[in-house]
Amino acid sequence: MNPEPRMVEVRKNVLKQNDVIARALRERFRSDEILAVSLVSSPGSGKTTFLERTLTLLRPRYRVAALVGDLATENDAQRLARSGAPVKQITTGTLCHLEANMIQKALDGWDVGKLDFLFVENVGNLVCPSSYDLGEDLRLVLLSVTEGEDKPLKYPTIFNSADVAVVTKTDLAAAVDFDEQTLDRNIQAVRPGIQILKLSAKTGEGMREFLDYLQKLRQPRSQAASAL
Ligand SMILES: Nc1nc2c(ncn2[C@@H]2O[C@H](COP(=O)(O)OP(=O)(O)OP(=O)(O)O)[C@@H](O)[C@H]2O)c(=O)[nH]1
Ligand SMILES: [Mg+2]
Repeated sequence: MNPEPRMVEVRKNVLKQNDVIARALRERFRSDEILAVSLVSSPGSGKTTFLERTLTLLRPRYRVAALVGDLATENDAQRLARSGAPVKQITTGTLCHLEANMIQKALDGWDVGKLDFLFVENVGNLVCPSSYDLGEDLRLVLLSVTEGEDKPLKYPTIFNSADVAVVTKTDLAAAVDFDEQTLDRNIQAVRPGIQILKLSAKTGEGMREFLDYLQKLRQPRSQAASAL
């Protein structure tokens, strides 16, 4: 018997089961008026740095929390907790992505209904996370200026699964001869019409625009949030 079709079938079932849980999560977030935002990127693109700054800036006005996935270590959870927001680490062991059931389990015992924003940092990987819906409202794909302008063309699936592209570490652009127009063109080639934001979590450049964008997404759902 050829083992290939069976492997495909098993994967299909896993994805189907993931979709069922993701749908339930999405409904829960919607009824609780939570905006769930996930972050995907290659290792080291700046997800934790960007998220720590985002949590810190949002906290004075919004109820925020974060989940963070990694193969090993609690390092990122410790860094994010410096913002003062509640944070939980999900350690995936050998798995290169988060799955919806991990989010569901991590939220057990958390009073999620009281949140305005829930952020989920995925495992650093440009391939695996693209296949798994986590029930999020908004998926951000991060790409730092140091990674090369060709990455959207080489890893199109992750850009296709995202709602917004966030170009990080703009403070390093000159040092690596970053070609902004080429990157924009490559992102638009694989995901036409996607919004592209550019920022540096280190200097804070572009953070205001990102926070404005997030705030606008929440406004139609709740009038409780006022200007940042
Ligand atoms: N210059 C500069 N460095 C940054 C910026 N953001 C992050 N870094 C640095 O980039 C490195 C990786 O940042 P992380 O925030 O750990 O990246 P990550 O995507 O969370 O990494 P993984 O979780 O391992 O995938 C660290 O040395 C950060 O200090 C930035 O805006 N500018
Ligand atoms: Mg990280």
